[in-house]
Amino acid sequence: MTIIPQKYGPGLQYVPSNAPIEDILFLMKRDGGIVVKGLVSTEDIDKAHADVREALDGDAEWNGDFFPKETKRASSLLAKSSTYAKTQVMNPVFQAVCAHFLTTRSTFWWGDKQKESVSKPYIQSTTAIEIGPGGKAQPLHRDSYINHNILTEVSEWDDVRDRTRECSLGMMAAGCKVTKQNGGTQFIPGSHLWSTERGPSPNAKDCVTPEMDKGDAFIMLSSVYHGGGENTTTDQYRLAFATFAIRGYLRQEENQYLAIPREVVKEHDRETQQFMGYYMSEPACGYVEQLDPIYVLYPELLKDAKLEDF
Ligand SMILES: O=C(O)CCC(=O)C(=O)O
Ligand SMILES: [Fe+2]
Repeated sequence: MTIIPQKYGPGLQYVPSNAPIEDILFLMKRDGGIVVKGLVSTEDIDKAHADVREALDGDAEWNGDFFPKETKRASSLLAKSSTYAKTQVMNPVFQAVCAHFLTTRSTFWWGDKQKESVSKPYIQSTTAIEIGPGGKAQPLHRDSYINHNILTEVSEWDDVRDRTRECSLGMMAAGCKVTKQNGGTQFIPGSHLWSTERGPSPNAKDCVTPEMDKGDAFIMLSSVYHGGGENTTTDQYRLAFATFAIRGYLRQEENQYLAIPREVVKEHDRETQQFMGYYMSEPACGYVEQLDPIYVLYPELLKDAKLEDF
């Protein structure tokens, strides 16, 4: 932890996908976000894009301020693209970052014993977002507002104090070359340290826009103020795949159990199924008939199932 800062200058950092995970974690704690270059191959991005293209084209216009009317979205991506699942959701760097920030370990008295429970993160939401020419910037916001995450002001990240500070985090993987001009996500570095009530309102002049090649990924803590930028081009469509994860005991934004048909869930591997929510958050969130929800997918295993303490 002590020698890492000297390797990096101030401001948003761009690191290769084989950068030490400690560096990525350190920079996220310092800045709230980081760009990992070449996290996904351009071939895999193109395959995922082909898988979601029809849904993007069929999207209805948004009526409201959160998305400009020029933006198209495709959601429920785990129902649409196994390439997206394997190369983005289950990407080892993304998974390591999620495990670090979003695993909750608690010890409670249970009779005369102290019992530790470990709750692992799972999917919050999966959306491909394409901002068309003329699309205005989104209001700057914290995605952690979704889960009512109220924060105090801190001057810098403290691993012990802040172990449960963030409730979720997200990754924007570039589906094309992403620039400030075509609506790249803008964010305020360091704003994850701000309190909820702090004013005045977040200001776009404090933002930086990660510029990315296809396959690069911007990973951010969800308390960072950010938003899709304005697309000032006349002919560019900014495509990004947004993947969010959340602590295992909080409610998902995109309901995976209803969004993904069970036959498609069964096509994913066990780890992906767990990350979708077919898994219990210890000690006791998510059971079906008092058993791990995996038995809903594989009832043939029920004969060996036992009802046990949570
Ligand atoms: O499209 C983007 O760059 C950001 C989208 C976003 O922040 C959101 O939908 O919450
Ligand atoms: Fe957002």
